[in-house]
Amino acid sequence: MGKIRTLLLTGALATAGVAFGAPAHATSFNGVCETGEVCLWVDSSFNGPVFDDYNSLAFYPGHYFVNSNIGLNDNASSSAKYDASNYCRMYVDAYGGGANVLMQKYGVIISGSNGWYYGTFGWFNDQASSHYFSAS
Ligand SMILES: [Ca+2]
Ligand SMILES: [Ca+2]
Repeated sequence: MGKIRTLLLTGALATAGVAFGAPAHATSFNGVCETGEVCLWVDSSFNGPVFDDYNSLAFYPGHYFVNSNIGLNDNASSSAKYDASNYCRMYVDAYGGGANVLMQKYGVIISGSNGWYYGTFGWFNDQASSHYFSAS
């Protein structure tokens, strides 16, 4: 029995080694909000289909909330950011144009209009058309 047990343990460690070799960052557009991503919901208070993106996105038209036929452009009503290393700025126009709002780094709450990293949009409701991550 001792021998078999040792072999099983070795196999388990080998499997774990493969797992650690997997990509470290999140998968965009899988409907799951993961570390490093920004998530947008079609409805307020994080309801309805979600759009999760690990990267910046300059042009929303042609993209859809995950598992839906609802276009991303001019439809997002709430968002949450799971990136503690970067800010994310969202714009009313594509390619970073027009008015914008700044999402703080994950976990940072500052009083004032730019003090959030998750929430329901106010004046920004149904207007977002691009977003960009930035370190500063
Ligand atoms: Ca994801
Ligand atoms: Ca909406």
